[in-house]
Amino acid sequence: MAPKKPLVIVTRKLPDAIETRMMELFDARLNIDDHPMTKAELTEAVKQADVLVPTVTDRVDAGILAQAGSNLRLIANFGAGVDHIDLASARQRGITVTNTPDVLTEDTADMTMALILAVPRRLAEGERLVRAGRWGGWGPTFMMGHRIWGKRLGIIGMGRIGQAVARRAKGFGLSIHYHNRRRVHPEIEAELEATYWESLDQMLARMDVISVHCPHTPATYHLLSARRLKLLQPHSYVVNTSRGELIDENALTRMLQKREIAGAGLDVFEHEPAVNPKLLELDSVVLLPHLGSATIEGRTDMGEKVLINIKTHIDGHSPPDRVLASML
Ligand code: 8YV
Repeated sequence: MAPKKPLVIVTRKLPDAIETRMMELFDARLNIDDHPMTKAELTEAVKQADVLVPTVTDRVDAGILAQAGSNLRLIANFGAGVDHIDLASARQRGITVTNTPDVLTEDTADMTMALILAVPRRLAEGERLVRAGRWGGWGPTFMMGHRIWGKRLGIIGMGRIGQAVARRAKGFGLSIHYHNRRRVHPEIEAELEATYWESLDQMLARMDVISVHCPHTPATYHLLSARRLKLLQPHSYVVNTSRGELIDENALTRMLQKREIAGAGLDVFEHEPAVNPKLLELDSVVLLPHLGSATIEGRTDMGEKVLINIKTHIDGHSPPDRVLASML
């Protein structure tokens, strides 16, 4: 008799090709109507599943994990960020956690570059004007933005995504500066012609554009605090495609309202899907609904990684994308 397939509970709708393969390989329970799971549904899922496949919209905290059944051995996250999973509780319970790095790097970097262009060049504001039928025609001083060529970009977090952003930005004529826990390899620094700042405060005070690319951990929560945001120059822009929690959203909003910084491009928010309503009133911001990795190719590749992580784990091997709390 064929061995019993593991029960894999997938919390949200994934690309069709991935769901089909899930059904072939495992005893998969899918979420066809894609409603975000309630706390009660998530609790029920961890009680029953051998493998849970959550996303950023599931809060897999200590309380939820305390109710997990003894057969839950793997949380194969669909996504790179794992700040919604209590890694310490998972470890205590002997549950392996995996994620999907690498495959969303280029898409997220593209979206970051799009925001770096969109905010200073007033793309969204112009588009809204045309749609509203309020465009009165071309004028020599009409809707001028700011040039990005020749400006300084300060990247906070020079991991895979930070470096992919740096490569693109260099092509657009921005000079690359960065702050990171560790200085990157000299060869990468040379390729990117990047300037390293050990002091984040020092870098912030000198940049034209700041882009955030680090994971959300207790150490990076409100990394851009009210105090640090005050260090920025009034003509500078802030872009965030990582996690909303890295920036004090209220402080950022107040500074934008008072024009203490020039603008912001935000793909992520502190209390998603809620957005500070005062941000909605500002023309100096471009707001996106967490689209960084939202390409069919990227989401399919992420799903492939989830499948591989589950399969290797079930076959008794160490899955390739194991997340260790010490890696964060
Ligand atoms: C994903 C992301 O769409 O992977 C991440 O960390 O932020 C997004 O690009 C999301 O997390 C999927 O769970």
